Amino acid sequence: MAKNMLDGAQVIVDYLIRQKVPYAFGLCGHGNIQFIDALYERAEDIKTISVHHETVAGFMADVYYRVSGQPTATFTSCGPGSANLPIALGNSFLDSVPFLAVTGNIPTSQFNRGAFQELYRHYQADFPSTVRAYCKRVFQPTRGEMVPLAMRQAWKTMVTGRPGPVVLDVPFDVFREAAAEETPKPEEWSANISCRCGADPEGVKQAVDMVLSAERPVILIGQGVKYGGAATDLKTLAEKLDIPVAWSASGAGGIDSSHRLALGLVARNGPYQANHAARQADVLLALGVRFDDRTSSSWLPGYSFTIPPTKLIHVDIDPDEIGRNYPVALGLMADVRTFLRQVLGELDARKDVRDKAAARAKWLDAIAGYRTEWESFIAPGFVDDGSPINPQRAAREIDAAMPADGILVSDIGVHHNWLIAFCKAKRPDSLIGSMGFGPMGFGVAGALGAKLAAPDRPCVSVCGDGAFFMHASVLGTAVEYAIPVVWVVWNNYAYASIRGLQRGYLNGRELATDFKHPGTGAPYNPDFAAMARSAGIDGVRIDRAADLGEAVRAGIATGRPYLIDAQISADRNPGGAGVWELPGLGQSQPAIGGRFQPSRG
Ligand SMILES: Cc1ncc(C[n+]2csc(CCOP(=O)(O)OP(=O)(O)O)c2C)c(N)n1
Ligand SMILES: [Mg+2]
Repeated sequence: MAKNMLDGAQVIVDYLIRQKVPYAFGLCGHGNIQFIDALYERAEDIKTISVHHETVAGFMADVYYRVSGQPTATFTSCGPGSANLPIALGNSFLDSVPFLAVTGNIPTSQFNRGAFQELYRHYQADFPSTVRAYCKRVFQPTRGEMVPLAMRQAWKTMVTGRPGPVVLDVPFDVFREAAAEETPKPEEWSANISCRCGADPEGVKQAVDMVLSAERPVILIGQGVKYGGAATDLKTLAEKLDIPVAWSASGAGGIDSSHRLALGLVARNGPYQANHAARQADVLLALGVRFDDRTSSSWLPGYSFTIPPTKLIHVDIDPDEIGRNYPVALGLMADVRTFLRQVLGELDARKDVRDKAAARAKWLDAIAGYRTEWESFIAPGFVDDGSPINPQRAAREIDAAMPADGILVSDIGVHHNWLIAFCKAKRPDSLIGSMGFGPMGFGVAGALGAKLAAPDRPCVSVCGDGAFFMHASVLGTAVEYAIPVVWVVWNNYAYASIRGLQRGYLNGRELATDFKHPGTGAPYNPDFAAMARSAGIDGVRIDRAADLGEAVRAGIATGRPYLIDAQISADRNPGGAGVWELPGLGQSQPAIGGRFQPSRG
């Protein structure tokens, strides 16, 4: 067909290229073959990665951004193809990660006729209702000429303010309808928009006053620090004032874990020094955190936080997160990096900054004592040589085998709880996990996105046996596109995190949480190493802790995809100084320390 104008699909692809999108991840269907055809035309400028499950495409796009800061796109067909995507959208939405999902829909001429794969019983071509709760915004152009506007608005919505995934839902005919002589120019519509807004200048002064007069200050960092590119300014501030820094799981790596001021994870399974300092703080400076239940010991006072009497300064780009779960002494809507720079500027104008830093010595001494208690509490787990492998030791062996620039992408499950407690993240992207939606498969597939984003850095996925089996199709994708990631399958023959809940809360009434052979009742799983080999990938099975680190190093060294089936015990859960409550079932007990009771007055 001769074309003298760009059609809808061409405009979308052209705009992606103008936005320097290097990859489109997706899966075909009749609803998107015309979009794929537009990708075909521009194959030199944008690479197409075809996966074996749409969710995988979304997870790859998600982690690609977490590593590179560059949003990418997915493409899925109408009906079931796109209905496989909401899990990935929800994951990115709750963790504030942008990607553009181009979903196909049925032809506009067939709206409301119940054509093949149309969701029509409530409203015509109703994919937007399916994903409404799962993404930042849905655009559905219904004529070719509407595509340029929808495309540039979709991109802008995705990347501005609090970022998040956006869906561009395109009916079949609209892909091929004439859309525009020219694609919109990013430099006119989104490239020159800054959302690095600062805080109210009066609020900055107030924050500085509060922090300088605090006796037991703690900084708590979340994802806003990592993705906001604020790690360097955070370190400068912490060092300048000698304030210890704790993190939510999403903030891990926002400061090097081995920094003298790094406290660790605040959570049920967080170390004593992090929880005990955070819950005793007189001023808590929270930067880009949400205070979800897992960070906050289910908001039960005295375990992770005691707000009030702790005075909370909460800084976030999204005012919806401020005052959601805790009362604020000072709430400031701002980009975290800009806020930190404002604070550093304000400190330059103050005279008494060094004296105040000296006054922190007593607080830091007390924290050093908590740290020593914690370290002797956890020491036995690191020398356990038992088989299957002690999970605490497994987390430490894997972490120690990661090179300084390595990227570990975790899946969801008990292994994630061990990893966030015991990995020592060095950089903002050393340890990547999903904290909001928590879909199984995130780490299985996400590691592929990490490797494409950082081809020179070793990328390791640590994933549960349950999740790996759910998304084992990634083996094929790694081979087809020569993506050398290492999977460490944390094999405990169970949906162990959930079985742990049955054991902890339901008197061990276990059902539907472990994998057993019907004949013998013995633990059952496929032979994952053999599965990998069947896909053309080297695979090994490891059942001794002492061999695990070496296996990870060897896997990385091959420079090819690699799988390690690690036999790991599920008999214990990572304990820490916090708790977690399942309303109606009760709450866990801290493994160390108790509930902090602030003294009155
Ligand atoms: C798609 C999806 N289904 C179900 C769950 C609920 N869930 C959370 S963790 C978990 C168990 C995961 O098992 P596995 O992957 O083996 O990890 P383990 O807990 O054993 O480390 C389940 C079923 C989920 N988070 N995501
Ligand atoms: Mg498991």
